[in-house]
Amino acid sequence: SINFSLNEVQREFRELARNFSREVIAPNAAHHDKTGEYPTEIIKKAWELGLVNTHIPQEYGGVGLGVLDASLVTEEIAWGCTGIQTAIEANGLAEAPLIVAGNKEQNKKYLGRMTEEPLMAAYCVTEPGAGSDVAGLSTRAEKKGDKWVINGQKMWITNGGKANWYFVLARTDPNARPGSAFTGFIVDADTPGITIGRKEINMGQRASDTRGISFENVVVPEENLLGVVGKGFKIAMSAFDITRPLIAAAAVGLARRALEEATKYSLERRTMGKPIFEHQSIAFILADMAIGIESARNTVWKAGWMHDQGEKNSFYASIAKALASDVAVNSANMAVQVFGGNGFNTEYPVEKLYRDSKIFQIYEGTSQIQRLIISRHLADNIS
Ligand code: CO8
Ligand code: FAD
Repeated sequence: SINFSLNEVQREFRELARNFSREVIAPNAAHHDKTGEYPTEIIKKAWELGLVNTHIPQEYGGVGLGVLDASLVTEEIAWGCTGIQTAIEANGLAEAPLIVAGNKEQNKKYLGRMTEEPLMAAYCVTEPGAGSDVAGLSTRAEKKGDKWVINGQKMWITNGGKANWYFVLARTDPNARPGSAFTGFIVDADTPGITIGRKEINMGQRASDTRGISFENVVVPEENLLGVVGKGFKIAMSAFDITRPLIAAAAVGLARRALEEATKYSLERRTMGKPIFEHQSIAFILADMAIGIESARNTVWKAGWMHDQGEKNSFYASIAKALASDVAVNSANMAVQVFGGNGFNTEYPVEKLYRDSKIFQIYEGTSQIQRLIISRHLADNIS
């Protein structure tokens, strides 16, 4: 049976996140955007309410939300500020490989820690020379005695300078095909040999902390190897099955904010003797935004629901991510248009939305990579 109504727990989490976003995140968003200051205090409060690390299973001290449940929270947090939401969600991304492949000891230690203190974590896959082409990454891990030694450079790592530990994907076999050449490791951030780069100054989502990180002879104990040797690429990809629907949920949250701001403004701003809302070309812009948001949210819920049912959802996760990113960018663009000159100015909220929106078409797999995944699926499933 198909059912779009939310259960009580889902409604409660959504309400909690919605109130927190309105009362705490939104009023402080412009400050963190202007200064680039990391939102430590806000994240701490969100953590206290159970709005961070939402998919850590209950056996490790978490709230154990499914992907669909978590998408409700993410949409609300993103409505307030996607820079802050990205900082929060990067924890979820770092934790996802452990949820997919971590053993009990690893999860107890590293996931458990996240539920005991408001710590951050980061997912280190991308490198200066390889982003879309994960199979092209060159960081390597070599076995020396009973330890692993990691050398290489990662780039664009969200929470890079704030993380307590990292998920790191490294090449362990120079010759094997991608599905067998890489291994995932959990690396404590204070391990000698790790150098954290400067905070990157990005177009948007400036509250978030993005950095390069270099690994020079970083020694990692065998017990921090995730899953089995050679299976890291698949673990890294499986993490996206959880997080791409959530990135898409965040894009929906941003688009919804753009629509709400634009609708409110259009009912107040008057030209040619009436509110601009009464010019049909403006009202139809708002209608198109609503069409995009409703459609994108449905794909988010479907991709999340499938994962929660234990079904492989990569195709739907990519559809949600690609659609919602485009909806976010278009909605923010149109909100600036509806605001006219005020839309271009930092005193109004929509120019930030426009700058913040662009990254959705780039991180967690660009819009081209989502289309690559979707189109490959079509070819593989021809009857
Ligand atoms: N699940 C399990 N296994 C998989 C999956 C999957 N979803 N996808 C692929 N595999 C397996 C394949 O079956 C294959 O196995 P085998 O070798 O045994 O046949 C193996 O992995 C290799 O797969 P492909 O042949 O498809 O590999 P390709 O090199 O052709 O390309 C992609 C794969 C799809 C292009 C891949 O490289 C990709 O997804 N690229 C995009 C990278 C990306 O998304 N990076 C994001 C980095 S993180 C980030 O941006 C964080 C942003 C902000 C964080 C905060 C908010 C959350
Ligand atoms: P490239 O791969 O060089 O792509 C350049 C262009 O070519 C893009 O338009 C792309 O779509 C296109 N392209 C590439 N290959 C193909 C193809 N086969 N077919 C068609 N088009 C193609 N990474 C992490 O590991 N962890 C993080 O926490 C993280 N956070 C990030 C935060 C920010 C703010 C940013 C900017 C990036 C972050 N990333 C992170 C990295 C991000 O995932 C990559 O930037 C992204 O995957 C694209 O890789 P790239 O920058 O190397 O671009």
